[in-house]
Amino acid sequence: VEASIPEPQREAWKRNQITSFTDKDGFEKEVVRHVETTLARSMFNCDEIAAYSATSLAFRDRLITHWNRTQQRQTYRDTKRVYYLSLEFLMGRALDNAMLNVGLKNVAQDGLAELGFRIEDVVKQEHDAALGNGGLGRLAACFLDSLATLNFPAWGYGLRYRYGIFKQEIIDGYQVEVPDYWLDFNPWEFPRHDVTVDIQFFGQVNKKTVGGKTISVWEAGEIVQAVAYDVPIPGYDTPTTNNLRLWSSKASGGEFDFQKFNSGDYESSVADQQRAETISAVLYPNDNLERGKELRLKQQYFWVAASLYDIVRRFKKSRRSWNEFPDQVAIQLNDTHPTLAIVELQRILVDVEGLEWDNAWEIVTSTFGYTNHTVLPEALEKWPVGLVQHLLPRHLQIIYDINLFFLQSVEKAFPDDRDMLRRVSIIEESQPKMVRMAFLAIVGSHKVNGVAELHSDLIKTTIFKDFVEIYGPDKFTNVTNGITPRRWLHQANPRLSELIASKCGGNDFLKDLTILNQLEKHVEDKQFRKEWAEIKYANKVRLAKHIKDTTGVVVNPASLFDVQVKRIHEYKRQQLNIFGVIHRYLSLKAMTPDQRKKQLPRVSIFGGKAAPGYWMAKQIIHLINSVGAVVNKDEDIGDLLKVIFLEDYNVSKAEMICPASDISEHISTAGTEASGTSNMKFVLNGGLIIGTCDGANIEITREIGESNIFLFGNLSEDVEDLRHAHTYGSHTIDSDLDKVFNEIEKGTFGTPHDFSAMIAAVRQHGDYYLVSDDFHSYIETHQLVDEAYRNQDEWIAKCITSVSRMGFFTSDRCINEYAEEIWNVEPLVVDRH
Ligand code: 7GP
Repeated sequence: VEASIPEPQREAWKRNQITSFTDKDGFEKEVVRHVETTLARSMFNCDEIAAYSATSLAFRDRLITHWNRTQQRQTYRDTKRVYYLSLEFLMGRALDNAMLNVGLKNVAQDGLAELGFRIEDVVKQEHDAALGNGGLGRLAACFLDSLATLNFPAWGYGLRYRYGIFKQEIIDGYQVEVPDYWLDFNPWEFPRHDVTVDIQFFGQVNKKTVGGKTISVWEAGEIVQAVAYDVPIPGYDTPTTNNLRLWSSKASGGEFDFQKFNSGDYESSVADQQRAETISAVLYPNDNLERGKELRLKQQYFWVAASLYDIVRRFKKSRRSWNEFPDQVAIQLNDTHPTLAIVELQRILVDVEGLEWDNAWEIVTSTFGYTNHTVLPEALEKWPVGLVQHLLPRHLQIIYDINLFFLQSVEKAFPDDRDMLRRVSIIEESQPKMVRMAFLAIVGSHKVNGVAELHSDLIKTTIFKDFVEIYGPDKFTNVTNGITPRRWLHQANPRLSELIASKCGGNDFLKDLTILNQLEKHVEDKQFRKEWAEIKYANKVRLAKHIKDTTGVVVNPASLFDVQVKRIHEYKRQQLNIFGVIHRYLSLKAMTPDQRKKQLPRVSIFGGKAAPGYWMAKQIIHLINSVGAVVNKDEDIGDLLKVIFLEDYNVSKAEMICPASDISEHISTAGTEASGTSNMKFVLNGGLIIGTCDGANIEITREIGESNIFLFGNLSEDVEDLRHAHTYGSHTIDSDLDKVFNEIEKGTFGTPHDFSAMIAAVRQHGDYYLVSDDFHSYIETHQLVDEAYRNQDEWIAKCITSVSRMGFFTSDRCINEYAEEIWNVEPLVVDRH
């Protein structure tokens, strides 16, 4: 490549190579330059937002230099790349992360101080990039951090939503959704107006004969343009800076159709433009739920087609034969949302590139891997055949052909099992017929994985059982989730990170989390325990201040902080938690003042968003707030119990909340939470957890030891029988829970009618989530928590021991497992300069 550029030119470029700042003075120069030129401001009107902007631009310039070199290196070495396709990337803030990963936060802190700013205040100016709902989206973000840190040549592909997840406001105890205007000023993205792809929708399929061969040609109905926006992803302590490419939609052929415009049809030309922009306008705010909206399918195809076009274009530059495609490209499907990529690649290979079907299909299946994130039936994607036919007529034909060949092979292997064909068909023969996306993803991939051991076992024995029969067990594997310790320890809890570093021989543990095990030999160290406890207390003081500022409620930081923050969902059982809180309140009320004096003060903290259309989840939020309104002003109770609902839970708030928790709740009905990842964040930050035997809680227990976790409740293998018994046997409700219900029905927490559906779900509608079955065990276990917390010395020892054993849960370990077992890719060795 270089040789094509004349020597003198090359010299001129090299002579003027950009050198990034490395010290305080260099940093300050960059900030001042950006304030005065890029932002057109000065010393006299540089507020914190301007300081944030200029600091970000200074770091962005630095990152982009590394980004360029990383891309050049990857192109030059031409080794296999990984493409992570996810409709969600829940990134949170970028500046703090960039400063820490680049290793220049101290420089920035000193520089900003000299210029008159506190770095904490500057960092807080940034709006979260909230392009995701919950666990699935945040996992994608942690994976990007690990891929870059481990020097894998990897790209993320997603959608550049104009509106991310809504902002939650609590008004009169109810959730109100407010749009998230996050793109007002975003220094972290680079528009690539030269990287565009025309994406086709609707139209029809025509057969044409070219050179004696009949091919299918998809004639467009409508064309929308995809424009690339690139977000640099810095690795920790490495020059590798990877790319997250997000696609934005706009009308093809520029702003609007000038032909229409000139012929006087102004309105319709603007309408076309708006319709095109609608595709990437908004993130669907559902977590673990699919609503089957046409626009969602349009989003999926738009994003998948643009990404594949890009991937294929890059592959073609190397002029290799198509059979080498899977040696150069690994594509991971983050759940079924990108499943159309399988169909699209088959279409490109057969219709556009002229490969034979079987040859193409071999390439396709060797390229893709599929990760499943849930067994909940309401979250499994299915699209009506008619809708797919209308929007993507050629793709539907290909899906039918894929299904035909698949079913033929199944019939051959299982000639006696006629029902098998009906069960595994990609097309569900319902009214209307549906395309089962998970089945298509399995058939089109070479590996399928779950996200924790229990979950990976469950998919093999329940929803994908037949496919294990068909393909054998080796196609199915497990990669237990993880989290990046850079954001979730180093960035979120700098003091704890520093204390750990002082006992683990420096910061290497951030790159090899198993080094945490060196902490264990210091568990008995009195001074160390004391410092540990002081840090936890300081983090609780900070959260208490936030609670005071946002809710007006004063909480005592010496209380036990009990936290449940995650999306609001019946399966995650925030209702169990709040019923437990009411039970505690009633017990306290029944005590004499003397008895009360002996009780341990507690703060129950909730946070999380409900999907706007999820009525029951919104009722749960309302009950939590209603209980808080009564308990928090009850003078008999005082500090003994406070109930807090934190508004607008998001990534940056999680960074403040996780370090401040004593005990956190991971209490899903056994078998429903695929993994959970906040459980890992809380333990890594020196908190203990109460949880069911579900998802990654089980592996956390294996790692940290049973005596360091509070497990309760029924096991997943008993859930089905219990549900059956509720429906067909006599269903009696736990007597303590019954008292809680009676109290709600008395009107103690406001209009009882508001909560009648929540109660009826347990009493009358079969208690699908086993709230009553687990209630007694839950209450008892909370008593054990209280007792354990009284012995602070032992409590701290448990926390330290747990942290020292959390090495397994780094997302670096996940990425290495994916790389070895699924992608077959290797990191690129980089020299540092
Ligand atoms: C979530 C799972 O609920 C959670 O248990 C897991 O930790 C996380 O994925 C990451 O694997 N699933 C979703 O967020 C989701 O919406 C349906 O799944 C597509």
